[in-house]
Order: sequence, then structure tokens, then C-alpha cells
Amino acid sequence: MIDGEMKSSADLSREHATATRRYFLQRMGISAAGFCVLPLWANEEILNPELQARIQKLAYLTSTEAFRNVERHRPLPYKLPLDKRLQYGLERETWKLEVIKDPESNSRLRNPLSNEEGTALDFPGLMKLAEKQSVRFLKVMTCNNIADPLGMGLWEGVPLRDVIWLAKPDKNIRRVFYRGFHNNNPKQVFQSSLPIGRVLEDPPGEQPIILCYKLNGSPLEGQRGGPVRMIVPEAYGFKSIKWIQTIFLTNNHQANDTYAKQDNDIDSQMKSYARFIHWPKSVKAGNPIPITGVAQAGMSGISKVQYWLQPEKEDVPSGDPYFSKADWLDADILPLPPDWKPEEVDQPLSPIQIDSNQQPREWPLRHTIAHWAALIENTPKGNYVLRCRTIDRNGIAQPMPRPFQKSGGNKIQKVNLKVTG
Ligand SMILES: Nc1nc2c(c(=O)[nH]1)N[C@H]1C(S)=C(S)[C@@H](COP(=O)(O)O)O[C@H]1N2
Ligand SMILES: [Mo]
Repeated sequence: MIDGEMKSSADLSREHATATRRYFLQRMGISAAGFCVLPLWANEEILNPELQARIQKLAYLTSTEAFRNVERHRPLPYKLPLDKRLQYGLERETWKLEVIKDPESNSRLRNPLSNEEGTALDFPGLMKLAEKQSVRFLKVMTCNNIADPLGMGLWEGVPLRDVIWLAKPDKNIRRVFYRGFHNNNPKQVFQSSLPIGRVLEDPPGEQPIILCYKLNGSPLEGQRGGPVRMIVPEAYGFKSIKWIQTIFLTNNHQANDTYAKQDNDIDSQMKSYARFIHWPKSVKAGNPIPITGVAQAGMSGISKVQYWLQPEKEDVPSGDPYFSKADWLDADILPLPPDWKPEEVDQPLSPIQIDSNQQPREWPLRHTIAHWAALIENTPKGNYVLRCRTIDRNGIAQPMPRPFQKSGGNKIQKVNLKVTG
């Protein structure tokens, strides 16, 4: 069997022996974790070694090495020598965050946190806030312009609003503009913005926007935007500014996001979509075909992951651009592995996502990933096109209800597969 491996970040795969055991226990109806996500599968499928081996490779949180970067500064801040990193506030020891008024606006802050006045927030100051309130939640990092998730994380931080309140904002404030270290070169500024209302208040079921200093239980590395980055739970990556150093409160009602250039939809919340991780490019007739993938749950969640195996010689139906009438079959959404949590994390997880029995409140959780798997059987010899998609919790199939690419990629993925004689 020849493998068609995704070389991209959908390859969120690492050794994960226990996932397999659990998956197959569940398929036999013995629910180790108390989940009822999976239907019961026939015995010979449970023993399918190919699928078993593939599922074994799926890890829930993305390791440091596997996480993908989207970054544009030259030199890259985290590649500067230590003395420079210390000088520029790119280490915990010297990091400073300003919360000041937009110089071009009439906003009023009674206690600006500024470098000039020596009142900027430092890392111990942030940790003092963390003692009172820190939050830990799951979120997938995805670039709206890249087809696969960049990485799945458990992010820890202090709600941004707690820092903004320190600055005693008073009047004429409608948006929050923010930016990170950019080599003190105006051409390298990468910035984003949010409505003040979203920063101060969370809709039910939503996480706060955080100033994040830990990922997967470890200090946030320079490569991931450390010592401190913004994390906006529901948004694409460009809102989650790395190496955060400056926050401007403004009366400007318009966004100033760097990503507003190049036609990006800067208000887009993440979309639901499925991608392949493993499928065999070629398989002998008579052998079952194991496939695995990853699905991202966007703002409307996921109710199903589906696949469609179409003989290549068959025409795609006309007048049905998203193949809504095709023979889609349900894949199995794999549950959150009970051992998904890094050992370093001993503090409470977000009660919005995880209940007191350490179980997710819904599955898949919105703004996170789930893995999925299927075994395709009885496929005659021939060339095929294999596609996958999600159905959201409103019952709407990918790429609807928001097919516009610049609001985030969610095209139905298509790969080729050959069944040989
Ligand atoms: N300071 C800064 N923050 C940034 C960027 C950047 O280039 N500079 N890229 C953004 C974009 S477009 C994305 S998709 C995410 C990617 O986050 P990651 O590199 O941790 O995967 O970071 C965002 N934050
Ligand atoms: Mo991005």
C-alpha cells in the first residue's frame, strides 16, 4: 500500500498508543471514557491493523515541533540573540505591555500603562493578575488563508479585560488596537483590532480573549509568540498577535487590522471543515481502505464528518456545485482521548469546555479539532476521487453557509485513490 500523506499541518500526528486501545474498546461497545460518540463496528473492522496503526498516530495537542508558524518579521524576533531579546522585551524578565490611548484619537484613560511614565505592565504584574484569575482553554490555531490547521493547543492566560481595567479606561473608547514587536520598523508592524464590547464581555459558551503566557502546560515559546501573545478564541490566527507589546484604546470605529489588506474578512469567526490526514493512494481490491482526518469545529460546531468515494469516470452532477446529492457516508468522530491533558497542567480547565468529570460539554468543542476515521469496504477495482466534509450543528454542509475563501478556507477536499486488481 502506498501512502498519500498530507505533508502539511493537518498532519497533527504523533505517537499515541492509548488512543487506539480506547477507540477499539469503544467500537466494541466498552466505553472507557463514558463517551457515546462512536457507533459499534463489526469485529473484523476493529481488528483492521491498517486503520489501527493510523489512529495510533493521531495526537490531540500539537507538539512544539509539529506546530506551524505564520510570521513575517525579518529577523524573526525569537531568532535574535539573547541580549537583543532581553533589550527588546522578548523575554519574561524584560517584557512590558503598554495600554495607552490611540494618539490619533480622543480616548480617555485615567491610568495609562506606559513605558514613558514607567507604568507599563511587566511579567510579574501579569502573574499577579493570573493569581486572581487565569484561564485555560482549548483552541485550534488556523490561518484563514491556509487549508489546514496550524496546530491545536491548550492556551493559558489572563483575560485581556483585566489588564485593560488596570488602565482605568474612561471615555470615548470603541475599539482595541494592538500590535507586537516588529524590529522597530514601521514596515514590519503586524496589528489587529477588536470591538471593546467583545473584549469586556463574552457571549454564553465563549471564552475570554486572553493575554497568553503558556501553551500545553509550558511557558509560551518565542516561536509561538512568547513571552506573551494575544489569543482570540473564536477568530482566525491574524487576531492572535504574537510578541504583544502595545495596546491602544481608540474611539475609531473602524478596524486597523493588517489582514484587512488583501481582501481578508477580518470579522470572520472560524468555520467548520474536514481534511484528510491519511488515505492510501493505492489499495488492492478486496482490502478495506482505512482513512483518517482532522475536522475543525467552527462557530456553528460539527454534527457529522462525511466522506464520498466517487468513481473517477463518473461525471460530477451538474447544478450541484457542493455535491449535496452525492452518496456521502458518515465517518466516525474520535473522542477526546482521556489522557489528552499534559501532565504539567494541574489547574482547572475551562468550565465552559470541560465539566467537573473532565468530560467535554459538547463534542467536538467549538474552535477546536477532532480526529475522525473510517474504513471503506467492498470497493471494486478502479480509479476514485475521495472527498470529505463536515455538517455543522445547523445541519449545513461544507462549504456553506459561508463559502467565501477570504472568510476562511473550507472547500471540500478532494484526493485520488486507486483500487488495483
Ligand atoms: N506579531 C505577529 N503576530 C502574528 C503574526 C505575525 O506575523 N506577527 N501572524 C499572524 C497570523 S496571520 C497567524 S495565522 C497566526 C499564526 O500563529 P502561529 O504562528 O502561532 O501558528 O499568528 C498571527 N500573529
Ligand atoms: Mo494568518
